[in-house]
Amino acid sequence: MLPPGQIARADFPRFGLSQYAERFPSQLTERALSVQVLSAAPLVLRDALSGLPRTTLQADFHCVTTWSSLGLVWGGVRFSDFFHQRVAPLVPSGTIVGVVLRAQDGYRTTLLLEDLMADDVLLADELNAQPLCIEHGAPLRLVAPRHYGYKSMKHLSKLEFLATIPVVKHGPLAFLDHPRARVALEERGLWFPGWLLRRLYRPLIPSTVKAFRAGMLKYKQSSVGGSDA
Ligand SMILES: Nc1nc2c(c(=O)[nH]1)N[C@H]1C(S)=C(S)[C@@H](COP(=O)(O)O)O[C@H]1N2
Ligand SMILES: [Mo]
Repeated sequence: MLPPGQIARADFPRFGLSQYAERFPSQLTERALSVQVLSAAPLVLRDALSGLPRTTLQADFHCVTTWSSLGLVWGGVRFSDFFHQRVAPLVPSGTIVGVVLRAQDGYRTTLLLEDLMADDVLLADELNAQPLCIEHGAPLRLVAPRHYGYKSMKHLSKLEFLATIPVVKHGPLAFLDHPRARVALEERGLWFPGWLLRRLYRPLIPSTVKAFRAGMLKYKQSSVGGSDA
């Protein structure tokens, strides 16, 4: 059964806010993460998953614009394992409440630590038994299947752990980023009910898929440069 307002599609398109269609990560070879805990200097982990237990997760993916891709298989490390082993030792227990997630393409969002600690939240570097491709967030992405796709940060580059619930989107478009964005509760955005945002967002799917496909094609044509033609 699909969550309220979602429609399954057969493929898994590259997707996002249209201004990101032509933005790409600059670093693809290392699963590096910058980790900032409260006001301490950021710590750079060159291989953020190394030494942590690996797992796979089969999950459906729900974009806020109403499309869903079913049965994706992700590989990586549970966020909770990452937190317990790499972050918790640096801070008194119970201090961290919110997390800012930043990506190599400039995208950012937030999640509550409580939501990130769920069993099905992964730092993923594999999709369907293959290394994660650029389309879907190489070299490292977050996967949080119970939250709308806009929380599943691709090209993840930095995590900021805070004692407060952060807000990264201000002004008239702040409604786009709900602090939790839980799919089951249809928390598509702030201020407006889910059923209304459904109707506003759904017509944007075809042009967005097209723009992200065109952006990818352009990137591949410009970056291959004959290296493996
Ligand atoms: N860095 C980054 N992460 C992102 C986005 C983006 O544009 N840039 N788009 C978000 C949105 S709205 C969705 S639906 C999913 C899409 O993931 P996909 O491109 O792997 O399908 O990524 C999310 N994470
Ligand atoms: Mo989305």
